Amino acid sequence: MSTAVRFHDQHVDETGPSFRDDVIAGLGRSPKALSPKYFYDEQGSLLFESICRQPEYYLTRTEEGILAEAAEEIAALVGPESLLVELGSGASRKVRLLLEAMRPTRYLGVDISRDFLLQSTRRLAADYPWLEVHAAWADFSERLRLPSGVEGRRVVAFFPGSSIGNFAPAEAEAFLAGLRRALPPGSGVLIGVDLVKDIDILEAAYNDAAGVTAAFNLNLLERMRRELGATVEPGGFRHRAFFNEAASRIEMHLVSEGRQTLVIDEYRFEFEPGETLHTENSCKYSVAGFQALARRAGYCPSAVWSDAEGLFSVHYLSN
Ligand code: AVI
Repeated sequence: MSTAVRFHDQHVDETGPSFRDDVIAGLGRSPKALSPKYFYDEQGSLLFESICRQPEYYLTRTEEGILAEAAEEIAALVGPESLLVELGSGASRKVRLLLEAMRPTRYLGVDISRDFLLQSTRRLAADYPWLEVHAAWADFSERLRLPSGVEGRRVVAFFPGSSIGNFAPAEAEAFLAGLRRALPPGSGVLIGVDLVKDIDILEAAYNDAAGVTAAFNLNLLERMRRELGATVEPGGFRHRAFFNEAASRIEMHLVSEGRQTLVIDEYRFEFEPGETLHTENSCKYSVAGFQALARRAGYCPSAVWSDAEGLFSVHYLSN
């Protein structure tokens, strides 16, 4: 088997809204809001990797512990000769915990950050020479398409990291239902879901002492400067993250320190002091609450694993 990565460029939907279109629409709305998918330019992807190493961000290490412990059980559920599709593959680190036990025939990493995707899938191909590695540069939040010729007896979509939490519950349900339709019958979804817990633990995870999450949030403004030539007052915004109990979600915002105007070409966006740009929701579920959502999306929740402290869950949803 060659260690080359087969690359599928699916990032060609020029009819869809661009970063510029979405920024202009999002800043023009009240309250101002932007999709969290725009965090992940190259700098943002690196900052996210660093968030995952922060002591307060329990999600990554807890999920990795669960996966390492459950790998054999997961492999037994999935069976051999599978195609493992990782959605938002990022650094493709967590999948390494499954590969030896699962021994899939093919791996397909799907990510919105092209260079990051290429680097990490190349490393994966070099480290697992027996595995056929594919990379699809795509925005899977819009629609997942399996590249032609990339098949397996069984398809398992791996969606780790509680990225599902970045959708509102109704969107998460629609996304999972769409994913079910995109995958052949008999497929499954292995998905990491963060759990509701003590508010102090939740809020600390999104306000790490080293300020990495703050830098990740503020990088959105840097990205607007870099890519759109936006004029933003240096130090004009600060990071804010808090748990909204009624909605069971962490909200991240960029808070305007004073009255200011953010300018992109002919567009001028006025901010009042304390006004925010809402940049992310990260929904937290109970195990039963997430299983109910999965059922509404048409799945059968057939297995769930958690850690001893009940911080995080990994679900296997059969199609
Ligand atoms: C990718 N996603 C699941 C992360 C989360 O926890 O919602 C993104 C993140 N935002 C701030 N810290 C991490």
